[in-house]
Amino acid sequence: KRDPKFSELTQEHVDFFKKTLSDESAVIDGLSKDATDDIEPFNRDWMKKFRGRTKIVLKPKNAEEVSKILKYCNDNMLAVVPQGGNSGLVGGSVPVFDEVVINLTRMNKIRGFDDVSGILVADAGVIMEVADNYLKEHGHVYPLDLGAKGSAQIGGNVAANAGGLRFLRYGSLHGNVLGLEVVLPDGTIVDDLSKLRKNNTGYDLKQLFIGAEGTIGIITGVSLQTPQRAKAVNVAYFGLESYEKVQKAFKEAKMRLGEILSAFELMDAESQKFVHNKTQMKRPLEGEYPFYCLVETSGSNGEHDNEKLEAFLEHVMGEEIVTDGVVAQDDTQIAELWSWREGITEAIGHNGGTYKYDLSIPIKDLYQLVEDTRERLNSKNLIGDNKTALGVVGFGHMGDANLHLNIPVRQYDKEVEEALEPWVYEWIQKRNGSISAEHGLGIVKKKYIGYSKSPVMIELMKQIKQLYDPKGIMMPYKYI
Ligand code: FAD
Ligand code: 2HG
Ligand code: ZN
Repeated sequence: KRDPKFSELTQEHVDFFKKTLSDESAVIDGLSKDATDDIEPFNRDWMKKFRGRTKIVLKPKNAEEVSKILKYCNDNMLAVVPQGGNSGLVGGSVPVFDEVVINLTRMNKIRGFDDVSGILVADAGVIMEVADNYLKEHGHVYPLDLGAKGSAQIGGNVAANAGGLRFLRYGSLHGNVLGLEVVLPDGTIVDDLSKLRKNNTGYDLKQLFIGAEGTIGIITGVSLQTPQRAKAVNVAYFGLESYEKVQKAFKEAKMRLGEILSAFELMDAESQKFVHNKTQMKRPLEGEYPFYCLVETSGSNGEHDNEKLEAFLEHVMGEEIVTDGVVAQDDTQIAELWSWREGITEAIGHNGGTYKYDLSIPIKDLYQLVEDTRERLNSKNLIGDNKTALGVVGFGHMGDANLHLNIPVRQYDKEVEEALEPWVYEWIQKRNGSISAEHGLGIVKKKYIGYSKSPVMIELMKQIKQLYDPKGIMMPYKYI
């Protein structure tokens, strides 16, 4: 239910925003004219699962404008949703009711780059791919990669603490973000755009905003440590007969590829079937296997890397850990092989709906959940031809013990949902896993946080929220 403590948007509010923001196009105004079509993309999430009904979208140009907007919203009890590229997968980036959308798209400037330290400072609205192309020219690489890189923004990455495909190599944004510029709900601008690798001068407050999903402030600038871009990249795609063998291959990859290993991704047969059906691409391998892995190496010396890769391949094929495999010969083939992994979300996303679970699980049990889920839906007669569920798909960031369990359905359905929830979360709790490895809580996971966090921790989180956002205007109805 909409919380009546929040004001409804009036013409007076709209006039204030128009006066405050630098130009006309910075306000999409659905109050004084019919702007339904213009506003629709900002009300709808990527999965087309959630739809808000905001009457206004604001696109500030700088931190000062964000500050004026937030102060006004706070003073006037207008609820707010910060929005980046709107590619989030937990319904966080769109309003639930009529919250004001503050979209960061126009904050899209690179503020500076130091090619000795590799530190990038940029507006929060810079798109990941734009940042990566910029860094490429300077011999560096954006430390994060994910399927939505063409729309997701740096600020959205930080707010969601996104993980992605390079996490195994370059680690978490909790380590790579060196500083943030943030606007608090009352309009205070916190300038903590530090460019220091080391800085032990009290509480590291910026960490609170990394993964806060816009609940305690709006990130307007980011200072980020970026690694040197690898000169040599190799990608191999394998077929394997069992999950036991996948684990062995991962161990061997760490041992034999060591510091050049940059991704180890898992795809099951079902996931590759969906990609194949959607794209009709020729499969990379002749036969079909229950499991596939994508292994990427990135290093500074092609010859050394090839030697290591060859030795690794020889070993895993010789020991029959891997049954068949292919190594990309050029950049086009690298992109093709990656598309069998990166294209899964898109390929399964358009059948009506998908129940998505983004889970951290001790690695030995990781695939058991997919099998248990299949068995459960089968026993309830909910899966198969003419049934609601079209399959149970398992894939993910094997190197980080992060499984993506997806159940594509013809339409969202109470019976399927009740078979899955809270059963999946109970399964995870029993193994001390996490119900959200990288996508966050948003609206989807809000009521399940107790499966991964203790009552004491939830209480501490509520205290932080109360301290930073005492009026509760940021992201009501979500997170905690
Ligand atoms: P949005 O979706 O716009 O927002 C995400 C959350 O952050 C919302 O709660 C929003 O309110 C808040 N927010 C956005 N910008 C700001 C800001 N400047 N200040 C404060 N709060 C803000 N995620 C992964 O972790 N790993 C993956 O591998 C991955 N792959 C994906 C693949 C596909 C095809 C898709 C569609 C999504 C994928 N995602 C993945 C999820 C998503 O892309 C990431 O979470 C991304 O970081 C979101 O960025 P965004 O700019 O789109 O943010
Ligand atoms: C990925 O790793 C993303 O491809 C999306 O995190 C996962 O669709 C999903 O569940
Ligand atoms: Zn992922």
